[in-house]
Amino acid sequence: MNLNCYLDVNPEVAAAVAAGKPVVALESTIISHGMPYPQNVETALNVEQIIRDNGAVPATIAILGGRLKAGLTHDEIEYLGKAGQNVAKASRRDLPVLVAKGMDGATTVTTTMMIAHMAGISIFATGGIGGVHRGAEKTMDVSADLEELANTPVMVVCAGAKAILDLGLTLEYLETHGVPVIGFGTKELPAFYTRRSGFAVDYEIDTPEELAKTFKVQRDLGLRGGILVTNPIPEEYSMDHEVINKAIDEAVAESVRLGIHGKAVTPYLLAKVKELTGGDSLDSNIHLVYNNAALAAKTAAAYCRL
Ligand code: PSU
Ligand code: MN
Repeated sequence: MNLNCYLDVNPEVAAAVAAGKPVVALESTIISHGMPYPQNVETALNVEQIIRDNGAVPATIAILGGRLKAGLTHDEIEYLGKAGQNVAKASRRDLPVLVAKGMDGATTVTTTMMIAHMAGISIFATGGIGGVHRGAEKTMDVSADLEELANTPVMVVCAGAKAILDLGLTLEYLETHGVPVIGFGTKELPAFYTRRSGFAVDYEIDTPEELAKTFKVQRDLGLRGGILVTNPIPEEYSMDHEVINKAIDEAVAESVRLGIHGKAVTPYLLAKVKELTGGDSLDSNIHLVYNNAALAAKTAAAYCRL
């Protein structure tokens, strides 16, 4: 692959991929932009350990000094966590510029899928994906994450999407682009902080083995694109619907008032919701990521057995 001249695959990850052993990719926007320091670093390291405990090798993905990195050292994770918002949020359109300039970038779902695929990694765990924003009929604000799911063959395990988005339109977009949306143990799309959204998913699947088989069939049939697995937050960490929805409505209204646009929209809304709900939402966020990491590792292990 001629992309290899820009890509550094960590030796442990490269050995696992070459040997057909399970590997799980992880994104770095959640570290630099999604949580405050030092909880972000602590969470990122715990997530890697959970993946190991469930039989897979973790590969946290980022852009460092213009290099596409699949698999970071603990020092590199610490660096990204401390640097926080000073590291550019890197989506697809940022990638060539950051690499050419030798800069750092925190990878979103989009660029994590891209780099995972370049490194031969098929399964990726995160918190929430981007989607169609509320008011998109006027702003045309649709996350590049959806386009990436339509094109890149990586399974993304998430806790659904936050209601900062228009969840109904997000599902319509994924349907149009042929992306299977699976509820893990549920027929309803989870809404990140809560287990329910009121929107049905395409299919319920209840085991990692069946997730792995579905992904294998998608690959065997030569179908383009990925699969979105939505895994509800564990009951004990889920938030009160009213509390979270009130905070989200307020955050969305404030972003419209301030005229926030472009790549700043999602980070603005996430920070505002966090501010309005205090530490509760951070704790929920951390635990849903742990839950997704465990499911992704089990699914990666099952996929390797097929
Ligand atoms: N949604 C969340 N948490 C996140 C993100 C989205 O609940 O951390 C991040 C992810 O990295 C996602 C990106 O890929 O934001 C989407 O940004 P945008 O809407 O600008 O495409
Ligand atoms: Mn956007």
